Amino acid sequence: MGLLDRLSGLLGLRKKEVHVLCLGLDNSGKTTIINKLKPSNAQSQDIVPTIGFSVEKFKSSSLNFTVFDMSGQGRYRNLWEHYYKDGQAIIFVIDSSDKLRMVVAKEELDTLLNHPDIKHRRIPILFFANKMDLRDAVTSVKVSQLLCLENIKDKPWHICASDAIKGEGLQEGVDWLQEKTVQSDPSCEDMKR
Ligand SMILES: Nc1nc2c(ncn2[C@@H]2O[C@H](COP(=O)(O)OP(=O)(O)OP(=O)(O)O)[C@@H](O)[C@H]2O)c(=O)[nH]1
Ligand SMILES: [Mg+2]
Repeated sequence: MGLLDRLSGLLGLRKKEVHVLCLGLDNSGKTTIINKLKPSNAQSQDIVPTIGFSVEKFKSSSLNFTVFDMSGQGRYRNLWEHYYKDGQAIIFVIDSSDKLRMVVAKEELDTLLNHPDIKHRRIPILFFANKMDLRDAVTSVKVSQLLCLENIKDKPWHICASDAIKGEGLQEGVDWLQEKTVQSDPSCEDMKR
């Protein structure tokens, strides 16, 4: 660790670390979104389906996010729950053009919301209604209705329409996530003042 890092740590200037889980069905665009949130010189040009999960990092103005980018493939979805305890926020990505699998996305969301490590926590959930550029995409309002998001009463949540290829809608989501994570995390107490 460099001298500047040590000094900023001692002075309390270092950004808070936040653990985020990125969930959603395979092919919804999770890795593409996380990749786009990294600085341009750290972005990968070639996105491939995630095997298991990968750990990625990006920053907002006041937080350092460590993201567990989980594979959405059926055979890996049982891995998700092992990371719930450590997650301080969730990004849930939906392919807005995949109407056939919207019901599967809802089932996975319901399973997540009813999990003992999530159920009683006010963990913020950011939804990306992704792939808005596709002709078949339904609106974020429709996605919200299909997933019955209005039934989530005990957690802060927000839905953003996004096009991860162009990066549209992502910053709005991260700004919301930053605000809510600071509000709901006791370890960020000093940042609320
Ligand atoms: N048109 C369009 N394509 C997208 C968008 N976001 C992602 N994609 C494409 O969707 C495909 C899947 O993207 P990934 O980011 O690998 O999806 P994932 O959710 O990480 O998938 P898994 O790792 O298998 O769970 C890729 O071909 C992306 O280029 C988008 O907003 N619009
Ligand atoms: Mg992926």
